[in-house]
Amino acid sequence: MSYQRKKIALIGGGQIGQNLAMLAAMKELGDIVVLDVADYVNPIKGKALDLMEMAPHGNYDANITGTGDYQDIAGADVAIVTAGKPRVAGMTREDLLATNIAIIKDVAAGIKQYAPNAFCIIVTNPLDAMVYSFYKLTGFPKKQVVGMAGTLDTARWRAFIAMELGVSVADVAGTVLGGHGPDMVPLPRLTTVGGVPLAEIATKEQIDKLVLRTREAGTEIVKLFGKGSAFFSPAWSAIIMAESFLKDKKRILPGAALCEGEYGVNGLFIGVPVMIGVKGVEKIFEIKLTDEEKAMLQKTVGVVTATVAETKL
Ligand code: A3D
Repeated sequence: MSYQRKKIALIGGGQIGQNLAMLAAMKELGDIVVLDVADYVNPIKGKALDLMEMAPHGNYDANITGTGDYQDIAGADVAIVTAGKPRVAGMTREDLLATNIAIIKDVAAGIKQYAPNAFCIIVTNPLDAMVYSFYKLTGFPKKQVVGMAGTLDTARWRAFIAMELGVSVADVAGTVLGGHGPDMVPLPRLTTVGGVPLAEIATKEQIDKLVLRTREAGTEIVKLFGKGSAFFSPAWSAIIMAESFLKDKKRILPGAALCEGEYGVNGLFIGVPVMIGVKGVEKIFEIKLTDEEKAMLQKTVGVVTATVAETKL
């Protein structure tokens, strides 16, 4: 029986892209092609070569290449899009819209032409509007397109809870809904630590503080960096989604999926729990929310609606 390695196209080889390449290699998800703009092709080729030379220690077999040519992503099984500008201190994610929509138009055309069957994970900000734009521009089926944000926001929520309570992060389970911005909706009511409801082991003050820190987590890092945004944790989050698709793991992860009635949302990509398997976004799970949670979700949907309107797509 012949086995052909899967192919992973990483569109954008900056801070997140290079970490995606390393993680995809270390997890042996397949061969990796990193694509960037013409001016950056040599650095990207150099990074790919560096990763090939790390293989004897990383103990992986994968062909890792850098390119500026979309032909080289032909037939990719997965495309992870990080092409675009990140924030600098003082910027909101929405401030990136004008610059990044032009980039997403270019990327959507390239993927549509050369990798029309790839499962596409969008990371570029402002996330919810960029994933919507990519979907509209490619015309791909909705199952084939997802935005990575909730998986990261949930990782941050879990990490902050573990840090606050001094417990293992492995035992913290929970989810974050909504758009990728300061109005996102962490759900303390449904969060548990080793099966114990969060509200039974943390005070209301602690929970309020954790919610706020999660909502502002990206900005906390941008402020510390001054220039650029988080990259290790976003890369891992996107890789987990790619892995669930490639290995048909059917993980249930928060991702920006096209809602058509779910949560009362119509025609928008918004962060909801999705099952990712070999068919892509195989299912959206609808959680019964309290009135207070519904109101918070509505607020974030309003913000996403306004940003999406600016794309004029
Ligand atoms: P950065 O290190 O600047 O890398 C972006 C790369 O994209 C650069 O190497 C650019 O040369 C490249 N690029 C620009 N235009 C094109 C194009 N047309 N085709 C191909 N490549 C291109 O940024 P980064 O990796 O830190 O962040 C990438 C994006 O992810 C930004 O928009 C961030 O805001 C976003 N981001 C999203 C999250 C989410 O949770 C959704 C988290 C962190 C960052």
